[in-house]
Amino acid sequence: MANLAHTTGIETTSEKTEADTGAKATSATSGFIPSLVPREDFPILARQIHGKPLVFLDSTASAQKPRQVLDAMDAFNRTTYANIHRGAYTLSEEATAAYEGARKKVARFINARSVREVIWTRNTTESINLVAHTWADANLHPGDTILITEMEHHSNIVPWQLAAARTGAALRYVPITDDGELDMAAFDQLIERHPPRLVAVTQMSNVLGTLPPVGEIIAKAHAAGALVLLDAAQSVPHTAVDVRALGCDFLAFSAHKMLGPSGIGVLWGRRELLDAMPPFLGGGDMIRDVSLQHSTWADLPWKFEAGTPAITEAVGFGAAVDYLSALGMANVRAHEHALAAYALERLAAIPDLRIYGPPADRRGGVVSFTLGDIHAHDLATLLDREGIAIRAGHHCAQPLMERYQLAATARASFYVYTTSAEIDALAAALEQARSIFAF
Ligand code: C6P
Repeated sequence: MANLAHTTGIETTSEKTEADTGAKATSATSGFIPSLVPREDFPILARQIHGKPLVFLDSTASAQKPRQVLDAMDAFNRTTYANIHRGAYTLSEEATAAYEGARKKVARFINARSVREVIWTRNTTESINLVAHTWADANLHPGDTILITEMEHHSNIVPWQLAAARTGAALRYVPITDDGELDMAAFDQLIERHPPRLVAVTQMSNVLGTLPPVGEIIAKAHAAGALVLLDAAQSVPHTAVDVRALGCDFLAFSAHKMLGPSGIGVLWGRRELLDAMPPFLGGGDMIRDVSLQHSTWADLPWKFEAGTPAITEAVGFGAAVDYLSALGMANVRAHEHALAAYALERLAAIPDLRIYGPPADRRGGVVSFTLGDIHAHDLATLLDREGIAIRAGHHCAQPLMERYQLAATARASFYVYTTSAEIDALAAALEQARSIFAF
């Protein structure tokens, strides 16, 4: 456990957090696992779908929002909204303070050295594209290597394919083992044979739930002279992430996966790297001076923030960070670990059901599976009739699906409001689907 915690940068369950949450991470059979939060905080969870209570098991795609986030955004829109960094009037000054205050909350949440290292973007995808354009175009040349892995989301593949095509750099992939882990022996060989300029890797697979050993990856990549970008879309929402302790160079994540609104995300980067990078998009707010001949750039973080941003969404993001901070990220991780262990045990008991990915101790709160030869989309449709929302498809990770020769999987994912009763409902509906297809 200690070793895993060290190498993944993901906190594992401690006795204290189990006691704090009441969640039993070590045994899936030890009884009911309650929600970590008051379910009434999440108004959408009171909905009925096809006459059944909503069982929302797709938080990996987008999490639901508590009223604390909804209220903060509503109150801001009703009382404080104005464009930011523009007006010398009270409303604009207040809006600017709220917007920049949210940035401070996010900086604290990931333990950034400076608030200037937190760049607002639209989402994880835009954050990675920002680096793949500005840093890559300025630093990569023919013969250089970008190293990523076969378990990446398309957002951490396609921008590097485009950057490789523009710069002449080679894009290489760390393979995955049959049980859904990164092949670290292959990683070592690749690093030695083709020392990369950049390693870009997910901190948690959105399909398999795998937690790659990012601590080890960062240490080895740095020793080989490479920078490391972590796709933290699935880690920052679910566990304590401390950029200084991790020692990574760039980190990308989205608010909508961590109880906040869609339309806003973060690129965190080490200040000296961000300072040296050229701007991404040009326009208002990112400049210091503009003349007909040329322009100069604003200081960090605004150099990378052209145009009117997602102002209300930043306020909502700040409220989401407050909510998660009050819960304690170690408690969030412990809760999801307990749910993952419970789900693995519950689903493994269903005949013909195949689960992909590592055991609970080495995964987050995500379970991908197939049931006999029922197509994942049919399964999702059947479950929807029972009020159960899961995702089906390739999950924007086609190379990973190809690795396992799969067209699609069904995927259930858990968050702070999930209970073991919802996993029981999933298991019962899957048993029912199995009897409908009668194999
Ligand atoms: N995964 C899922 O259902 P955006 O869309 O930019 O906020 O996040 C992209 C992204 C990047 N990396 C990982 C590991 C992700 O899981 C995601 C989003 C969702 O799995 C939507 S496809």
